[in-house]
Amino acid sequence: MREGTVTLTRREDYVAPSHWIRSVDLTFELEPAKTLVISRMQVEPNADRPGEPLRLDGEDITLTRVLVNGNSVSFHFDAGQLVLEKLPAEPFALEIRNTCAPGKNTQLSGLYTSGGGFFTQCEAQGFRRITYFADRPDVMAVFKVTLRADAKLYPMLLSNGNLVESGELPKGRHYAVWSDPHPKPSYLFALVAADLVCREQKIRTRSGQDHTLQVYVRAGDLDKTEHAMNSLIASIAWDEARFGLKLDLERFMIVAVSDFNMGAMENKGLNIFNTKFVLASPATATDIDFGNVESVVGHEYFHNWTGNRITCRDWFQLSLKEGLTVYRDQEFSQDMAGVASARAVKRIEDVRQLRQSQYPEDAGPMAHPVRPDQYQAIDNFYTATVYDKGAEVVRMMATLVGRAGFRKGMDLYFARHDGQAVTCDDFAQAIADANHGSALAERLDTFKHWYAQAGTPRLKAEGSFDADTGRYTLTLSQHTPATPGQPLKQPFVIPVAMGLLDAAGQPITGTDRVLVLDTASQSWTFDGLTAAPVPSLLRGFSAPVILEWDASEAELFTLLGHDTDAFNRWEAGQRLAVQRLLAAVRQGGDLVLDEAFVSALRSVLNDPALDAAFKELVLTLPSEGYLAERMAEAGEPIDPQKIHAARESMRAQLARSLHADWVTAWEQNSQTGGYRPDPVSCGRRALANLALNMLVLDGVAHGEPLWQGKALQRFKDAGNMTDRLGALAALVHGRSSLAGAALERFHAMFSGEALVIDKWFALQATAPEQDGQVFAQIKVLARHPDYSLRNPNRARSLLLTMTQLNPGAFHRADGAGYAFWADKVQEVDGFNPQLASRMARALDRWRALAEPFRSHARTAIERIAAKTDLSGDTREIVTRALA
Ligand code: 0A1
Ligand code: ZN
Repeated sequence: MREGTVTLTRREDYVAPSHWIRSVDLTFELEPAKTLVISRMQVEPNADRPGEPLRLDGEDITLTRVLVNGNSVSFHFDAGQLVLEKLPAEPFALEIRNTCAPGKNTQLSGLYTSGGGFFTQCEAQGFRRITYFADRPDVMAVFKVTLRADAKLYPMLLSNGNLVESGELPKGRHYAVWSDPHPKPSYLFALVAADLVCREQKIRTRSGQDHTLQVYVRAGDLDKTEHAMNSLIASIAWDEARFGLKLDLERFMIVAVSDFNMGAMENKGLNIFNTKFVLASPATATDIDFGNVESVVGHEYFHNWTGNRITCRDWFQLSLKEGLTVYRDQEFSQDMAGVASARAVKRIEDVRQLRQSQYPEDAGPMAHPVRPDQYQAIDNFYTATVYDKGAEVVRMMATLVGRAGFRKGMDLYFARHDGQAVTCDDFAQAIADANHGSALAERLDTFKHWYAQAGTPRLKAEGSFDADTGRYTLTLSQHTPATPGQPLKQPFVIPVAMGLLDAAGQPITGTDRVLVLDTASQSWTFDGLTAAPVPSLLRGFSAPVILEWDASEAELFTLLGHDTDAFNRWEAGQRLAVQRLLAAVRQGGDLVLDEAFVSALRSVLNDPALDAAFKELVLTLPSEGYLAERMAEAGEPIDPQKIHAARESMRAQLARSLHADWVTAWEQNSQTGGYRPDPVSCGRRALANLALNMLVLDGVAHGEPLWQGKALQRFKDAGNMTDRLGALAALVHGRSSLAGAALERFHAMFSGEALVIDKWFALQATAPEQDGQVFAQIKVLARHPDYSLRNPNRARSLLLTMTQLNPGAFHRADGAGYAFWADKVQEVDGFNPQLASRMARALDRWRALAEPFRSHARTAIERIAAKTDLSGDTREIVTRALA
């Protein structure tokens, strides 16, 4: 809603609804310009709140009629709500008629049109943009839905649940009636009316139930739905096997839509997906896309239990469903990856993502607890904190109670709360109650600080070895910096998985354990050692903290070379790189790589026992964004250009000094045969692409055409998108003179494939900046006929890609990157506030920047804030940034 005044919603103000809506019968007369909605509800006064008026939410819709038990009643509007007073004390029938204008709905929230069809998005508060309703998750109703529309334009009419009736109507129209037996909150309602085709599969589950699975897409896209269908089938089998959770519907549908603000939506029985997370064919999608489709299909499916069967009492509890469901999708993807080394790769990727997006959030003006205390626009709280840190909180619980204990906890959670709208406290209580005497149950109250306190804890580790007694003492202490509104923090419960290695890198038997720090500081001792050990701490990233450990170079080399924990091997390599990069940034001057580091990386690259996927992770330098955060943590102003220069210099030196090793890596991994997105082949393609990237970079730097030519050939001959895009990226990112023609050819090859054209924009937006050329090109691309801010994927492909992934291009000493960004945020805010407010977060960390970046950033944010008709969504972001 476009409003001048901002209202704050507080968690502590929660009150149960005055009325329950037990059932709703909706009829839609679908027309883009004006859709008529008739809603017939069975309403029951809440006995705990007798005599209260009924307040129904509504936004951008036109009311035409209100009837209570068939009679017209008086009503008024208050703060956007429809208020009905003097209602019967007994259950009553309420009928509401209203209209809305889906064709004009550019916000993509509520009922909107996309590509000539009708689609809905109701989470969090989109249902009120369809009809007047108690649009809050604790009001759960049984829905029956009748859709009426033109039969030619909209041959498919879908809604939640089961199809009970369909048929023809006069004037070329037709209708369908859907009924969903499961009571649900309004945010899980969905309808689709469009010209779509469907891939269908019947399955019989382990428990012998029959189901029909369907994936609906536009006619040309059917050949890209096999992977989504397979992922859905795998998700169903996994949830049944791992958690005993069965599909509770006869029919489960996935619909792809190209205009969508987020990734996908778990509407009961009718998931609606951004095409980006459904469509995948080897020719058009990369390995990363295949992995994303699997995890998002899993995520939405897993919501059927964690989110839909048990939902949130209020939106402050969002992490109840999101943190838990992200944890579940991460586990699913790990289980699908199979072997331990592939699981570790997935874990590293997840942690990298957490530290790239959630850590900065937790250190900036938008810092909020996993269970926030207040919000202005709930859409702004679909954050990395609620999702990814929330998943880490669930993961820590699982660590503290063990795998079997966690399953028992989940069982108890469903036994207690199936069919209810509950809180994060209810979840934690169930896990603890099922595990009496566990490390979690013993300190549940302290553990729950993870829900209440924002900020990333610093975990300091100090070890000392007493040669006389053979005793090693490890002292762990914690401290969490202040965040907005939370100056002082209580200690967290921090599970620290660890083990000790000897100086040769061999594990010392009997030292693997999970330490649980739950006070400011605590020490643990290890006896019977003959020499100072090398500690491997926070294995598998057992807690979302910043480990402050003054490791010696020798210790890090030992861990990188030998640790049994793949995560910590990778982490040691990253630390070695960070130390060198930040030293170069601090000293100015050139970065000169030492042989010890280069040869450690060479050993990893050439180690026949290691997976290609793991090698690729180790050999990929920490991102510029990650390096910036490390500087901010140390209290140093961030200079994005110096960071960019240092990182580029290190890349160039690794390209040169490992040249022969990159050639070997390329030769060993560049032929993966027929396309299969399994972890081994994906890892080999990833490493081959990194090698090619380095070889082209080095070739361009030294005027040698060989690898540029090979990359061009690869680009032309590639049998799949991963190889093709990898080769193109090597040329573009390496600034090869062959890049321009290759880009043109790629564009021509895929002109009809929207998701591939998004890649074409994104690839150019991620090119390493040099002398402002990349930024200049981004501005040119913003005027390309294929570019549009109206389609969220396309808008993001250039803008969010630049602001999130290309600091070197965005953060310019002349402030032009920020000014460009501010213009686009303002423009997008005029028609899609959700998208605009996401974009607006690009400069959250402006206060941590060095001058002149900082001043330019402030000016740009102030310019956005000065727009008088700014949406509430974007207003919340810029207000907090400037506070
Ligand atoms: N619940 C979805 C995320 C989602 C949230 C809001 C949306 O509105 C535009 C859309 C999707 C999930 O976690 O997948
Ligand atoms: Zn979710």
